[in-house]
Amino acid sequence: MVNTSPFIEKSINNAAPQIMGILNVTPDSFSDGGKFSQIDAAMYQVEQMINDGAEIIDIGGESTRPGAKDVSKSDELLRVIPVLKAIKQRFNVLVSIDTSKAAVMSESIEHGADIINDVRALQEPECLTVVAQSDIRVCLMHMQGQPRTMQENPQYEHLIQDIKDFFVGRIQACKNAGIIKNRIILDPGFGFGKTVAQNYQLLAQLSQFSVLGLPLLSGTSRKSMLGSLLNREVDQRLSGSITTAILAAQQGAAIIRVHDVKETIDAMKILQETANYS
Ligand code: 9MG
Repeated sequence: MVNTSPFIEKSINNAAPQIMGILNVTPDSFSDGGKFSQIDAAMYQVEQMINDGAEIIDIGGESTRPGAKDVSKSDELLRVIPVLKAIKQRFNVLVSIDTSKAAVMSESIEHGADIINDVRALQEPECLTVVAQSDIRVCLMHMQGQPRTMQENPQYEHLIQDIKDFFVGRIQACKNAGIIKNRIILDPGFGFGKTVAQNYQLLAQLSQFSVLGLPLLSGTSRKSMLGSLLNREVDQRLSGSITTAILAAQQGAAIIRVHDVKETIDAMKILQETANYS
């Protein structure tokens, strides 16, 4: 039995999107000179994101940046599971696990994960089966190629239609495996096998995915589509991240995945207040 869906309600009521705070647990994520344990440092960051208004925490143990190397199953489990357990012991917040590995999905589900966030849309072996055996939600993201090479020469016949077709195929694969439609969140995958121009076309036309009748997740935070246009290093992309979050929210995104929770929440409050008078 699936819980009532805050995501679907949000997209139907045109309410403010939920903010998903990014928690990377790759080895270089908490470089504080060894002052805190990795878990303490992660919990500090989670508490801050929750206090700032995040409703979902997305834990990622594998970097999916362009050019990133693969991570072994055992390393990913060692990074993700202790952090998931610690969050679930301390906080009442939805937790999403950013993974494409069935074993990580399975252990995460066992330890109380609420959402599987898969940049490979459950196409890796056993993933459909593992998620089908649970009742949690899944975010199916579109990616052309694989992280190591995806930015080399992305090509589409018709960008939006190609991504829609991909979603239709993956929704059907989920259905065949026993994952009902209202467990699914869709994400067009900004920066995953798209040129800068294609990313902006996607952002401009995000609302076109609403015909699929599922909540949309948008993730543009600090991405190179901002750096390329603005000529800004990764730590100088806050304005770009917020502007793109606003554009996604205005087109009905139900969830926005961000690094800068507090600033994004401020922007969403202004958007909501203004919408009350439109
Ligand atoms: C893990 N990850 C990195 N970028 C992402 C994005 O845009 N969407 C989703 N769902 N996951 C992402």
